[in-house]
Amino acid sequence: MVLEGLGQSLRGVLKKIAGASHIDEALVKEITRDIQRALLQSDVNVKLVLELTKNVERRALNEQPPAGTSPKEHVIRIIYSELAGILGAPRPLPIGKQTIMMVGLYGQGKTTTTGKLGRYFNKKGLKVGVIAADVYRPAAYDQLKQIADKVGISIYGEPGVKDAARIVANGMKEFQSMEVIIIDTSGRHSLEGDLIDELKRIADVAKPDERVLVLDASVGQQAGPQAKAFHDAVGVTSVIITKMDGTAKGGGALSAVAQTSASIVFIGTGEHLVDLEPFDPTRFISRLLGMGDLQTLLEAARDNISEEQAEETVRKMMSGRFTLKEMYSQMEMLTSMGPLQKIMNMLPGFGNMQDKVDVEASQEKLRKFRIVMDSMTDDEMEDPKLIKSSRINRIARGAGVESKDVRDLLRQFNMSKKAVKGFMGNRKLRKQLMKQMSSEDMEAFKDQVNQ
Ligand SMILES: Nc1nc2c(ncn2[C@@H]2O[C@H](COP(=O)(O)OP(=O)(O)O)[C@@H](O)[C@H]2O)c(=O)[nH]1
Ligand SMILES: [Mg+2]
Repeated sequence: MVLEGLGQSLRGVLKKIAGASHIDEALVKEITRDIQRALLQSDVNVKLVLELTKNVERRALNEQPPAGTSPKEHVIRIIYSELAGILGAPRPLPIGKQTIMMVGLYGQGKTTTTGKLGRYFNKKGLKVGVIAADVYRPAAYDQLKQIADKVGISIYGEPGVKDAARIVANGMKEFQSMEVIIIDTSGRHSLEGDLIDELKRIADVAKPDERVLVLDASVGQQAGPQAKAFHDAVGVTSVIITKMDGTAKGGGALSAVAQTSASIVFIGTGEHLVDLEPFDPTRFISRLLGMGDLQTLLEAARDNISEEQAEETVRKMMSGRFTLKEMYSQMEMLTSMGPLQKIMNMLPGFGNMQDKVDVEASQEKLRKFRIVMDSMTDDEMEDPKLIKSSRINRIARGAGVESKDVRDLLRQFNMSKKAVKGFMGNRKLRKQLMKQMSSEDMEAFKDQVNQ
């Protein structure tokens, strides 16, 4: 799995959003910190992380969700789009005549990727020639020759010759009839002046349409400066990240992309020549977040009442605790259309809705209650008895509703509370629910209810 660790942490963040009763400043701050930690642990550049999380925080706190979008969905969309934003817009390499020059440090995967790209264009029906311009590493020509033969594409090289620019000039002449020419170049263990000069001379001779920076996903924090140096030297137009099949953190490579104006065009996902995938930022982020696509993600947010949350609420009620917070959770569960609705119909406090839950009306009610509760202090949420008429007016003003709406909420609360009390006093009912809840497996519980 691609960038497993980062994906897991980010999925944790989304789960937290989905499981929260509502979006408020404290939650936004908390998830911003979580995202920060996740990205930093994955070696994403600090400056980039701060910028991204600042954007997430600002947008989550200030932007109004578009009509039809819940606040949770909206925040998830923001996180998603900001993450995709670092990766740039998708820009696939054109299928057509072009010269491509590969650059990158030693061992990043230039030669392998040269073969993979050759195979890719060859399969698209284009005539491909590769030029072996790595004059630094002994046996570089043999390595590329072996790959080219396997793929069935032409190769030009002058083993033993040390002038890379001259080899490229000759190769370009030789390959005039080719549609795609790919130039494999030397790497070094670190970026040195002579490598930069050599690359500049090759670029002068070949005038490549694409200057592809090849980066190993495990490259870490030094990826940014590296990318910048290559970019300054030859003007990187695109990036290929290799070894995405490994356990690499990958964040360094992602940061490197942000250092150039280039976008990732492919990712390498294995040692074999077929292991090359066109890069699509949206799909990449979806995969990172462990969701098939954005739609699934948003549906997950809509079905957002987690089973843990349901259990938690019921548990709190069992312990005799019932505040506005619990009521809010209850209502939220009730209005989410999932299979939990049936379970919730069994819960006290909704006796008047026992037979048929009017989901739309409760959603509207919930929306209003949410606004009202957002204007309450924590103390008031915990102990609604505190809310006397002066407080009612203050809350109504803060929420931009009428005091009648606040009273409605309090009335609903008192009704629910009474019902919960009655329920708790009913030993038989309570025992039954206890038995059901004691099974850790909510699935079993659901099945029982459904029968
Ligand atoms: N697992 C994996 N290994 C790769 C990938 N790309 C390249 N390699 C391996 O990385 C090593 C260095 O690759 P090479 O193409 O010689 O790097 P170069 O020095 O930049 O030309 C080789 O052992 C390759 O098989 C990839 O996407 N996944
Ligand atoms: Mg090589």
